[in-house]
Amino acid sequence: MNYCTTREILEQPHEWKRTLQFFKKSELDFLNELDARKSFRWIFIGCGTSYHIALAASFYFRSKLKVESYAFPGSEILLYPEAAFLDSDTIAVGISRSGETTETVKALQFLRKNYQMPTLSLTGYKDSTMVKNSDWAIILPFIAEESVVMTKSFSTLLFSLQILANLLSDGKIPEFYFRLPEEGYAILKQNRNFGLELIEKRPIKKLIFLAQGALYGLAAEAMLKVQEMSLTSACAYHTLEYRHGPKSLVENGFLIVHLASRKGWELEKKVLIEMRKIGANILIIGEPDLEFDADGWCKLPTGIPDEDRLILYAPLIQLLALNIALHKGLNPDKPRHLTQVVKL
Ligand code: F1P
Repeated sequence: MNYCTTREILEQPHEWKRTLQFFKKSELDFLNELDARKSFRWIFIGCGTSYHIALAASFYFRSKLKVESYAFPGSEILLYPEAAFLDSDTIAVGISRSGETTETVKALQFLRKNYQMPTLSLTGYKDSTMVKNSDWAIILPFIAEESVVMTKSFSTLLFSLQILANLLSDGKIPEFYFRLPEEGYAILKQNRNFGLELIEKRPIKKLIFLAQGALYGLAAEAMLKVQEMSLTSACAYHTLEYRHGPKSLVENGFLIVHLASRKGWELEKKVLIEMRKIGANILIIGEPDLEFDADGWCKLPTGIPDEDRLILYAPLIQLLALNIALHKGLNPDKPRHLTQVVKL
């Protein structure tokens, strides 16, 4: 069966190339206006998958631009606006594949109208409500997807925010960013059946995604993909947080998927050793020289800083969710109860 979800997962490195071309052609005629405000506080607002982009992007902006930056689900701004530093020295970035998600649209409108906060929209649709009510917009039409769940749009929107941070910080796109599409194709080719061997060996009761830093946004997205596509119980934690209580649930049938970083490895490895001892199976996505006797490994390319290769983890967590869904006989294009856009 040729699902559109599968096709869109496999084509995402092509969209990363198009994103690089978009920014290289410097189609942003307002970059100078953003640059003048780059030392502002940045708040990233989204829902569902787009909130997970906000989590990863806010961490990246903090480390790249050395600015205050935060991530909020759209609903938090609507219910607790005081959380959003209600002053005009803050830039609010709305992240939305559709540009129509009610909480995100209303949150941006609220901040702009009531507090004159400058707002930037990041979406696939130029005629969307969110764009119509923003000061600036980055519109990437090629992130449009047939699939209900977000796959290539997730990695492409995150990539575009990382590129923007580099343009604001250094005025250029890092050379190794131009490696990422080819690395993405290689990862997809080598790992098309990622996780399948383990899934076929024994039923998975629960998946736990562990990561630190900007990768925590990827772990949260992996949890959502598994829930949406495969109807399997999943959760996400900062790796070392898992020791502070949640590990009490670990038993046979628990699969821990660790999104490994070079920076965190020595501390995070100890958590994996402990979880292995109490019965969990372990899958690791990380660089080849990180040693661990895991049940499965997916090797990432070396020579790219942890936080600059975030998007290389995306196809793998999506393929894992897809493979579990297909193994369970589910149709990933028709996720139960879900719609492409949530309007309240
Ligand atoms: C956000 C979202 C997705 C979710 C589902 C419904 O959409 O909640 O995260 O997977 O597709 O919509 P958007 O605001 O990015 O359009």
